[in-house]
Amino acid sequence: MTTMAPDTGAQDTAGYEAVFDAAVAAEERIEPRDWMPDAYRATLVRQIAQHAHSEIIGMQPEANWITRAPSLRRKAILMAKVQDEAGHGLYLYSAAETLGTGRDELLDKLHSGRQKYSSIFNYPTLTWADVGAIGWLVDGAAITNQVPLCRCSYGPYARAMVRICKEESFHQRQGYELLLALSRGTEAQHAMAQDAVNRWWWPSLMMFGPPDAESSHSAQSMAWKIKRHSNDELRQRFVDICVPQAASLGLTLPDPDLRWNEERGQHDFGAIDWTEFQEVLRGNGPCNDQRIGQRRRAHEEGAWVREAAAAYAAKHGKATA
Ligand code: BYC
Repeated sequence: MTTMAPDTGAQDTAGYEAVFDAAVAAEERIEPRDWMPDAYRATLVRQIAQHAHSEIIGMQPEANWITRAPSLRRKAILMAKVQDEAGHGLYLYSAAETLGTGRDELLDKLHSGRQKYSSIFNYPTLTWADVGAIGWLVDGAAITNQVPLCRCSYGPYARAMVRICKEESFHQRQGYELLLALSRGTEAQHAMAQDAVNRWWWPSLMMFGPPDAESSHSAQSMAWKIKRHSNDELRQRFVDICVPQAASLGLTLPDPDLRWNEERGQHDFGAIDWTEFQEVLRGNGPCNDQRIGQRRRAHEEGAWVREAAAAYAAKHGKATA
């Protein structure tokens, strides 16, 4: 979209709004210096921040297994994956910065519980198979949700998502491959893989957010072309993708109501426990305290790195000047 003059006052916004609406309707990208409604900016900051926080908190459950990976190869892959998640966090915090919101402010809101991160990361990683289940299901759900975000109306977020989705795709495959190795292994390994899938399946379905009827932001976000599909549409797509993959893995999805519906051309699936989802969001999931406690500690322990980087930048800046 062509850059417009900054907002100069309430009396002028109708004209700007018409240009903004036309740009969104024409599938043009909104860029940082374009005029945008305050609510559009706030919605983007909320979603991008929640997404960025999810990426960095999401490093914890898997990092838990780096020291116990069963081989050098598995360890190297897992370390690369966890580092990728940190990188995703950085792209996303940078995207939020283009909306005028600093990283410090967002991290402060995360640490004080004023901003959310994905419910999925409040579950524990009990066995090595959980690393596979996270890759296959959690990264799989993330891709299903995030590929449409590559067409998000806000340019910096959409562009960040392109690279993130490529990396998530590698993550999903490594998880699938890990689970396949376990599933084809000994009886105990197969049982471990099945147990992990049993525990991660329902929380993965919750990642897509509340049902459409209870999704407070979906209608407006879809009108602004931030979201391209509803929560339920994406959840359904994910279920339909996973069913044949589970069969190839030789694993069962823990849902007795899961069956193909010829008429709909989609799978029917059982009821999701939305009470559990709400409890996790309220901070009462199995690992909420552990995750946020660890995040705050990491931030405090990293203070010297931020100070050193700032001192270096100041010195370097002076030298250049
Ligand atoms: N967990 O109106 P709704 C990853 C909140 S990271 C917690 O439908 P919206 C990965 C929602 O924020 C995966 N909260 O909202 C990393 C809202 O509350 P507020 C993260 C949730 O925004 C490491 C309220 O419920 N991906 O892939 O239209 C390793 C009402 O919901 C959740 C993203 O963040 C939840 N699951 O739609 C491996 C993708 N769901 O803000 C993998 C980008 C909903 O009013 N985000 N809420 O207090 C999105 O696409 C959307 O924000 C959502 C929710 C679909 C998640």
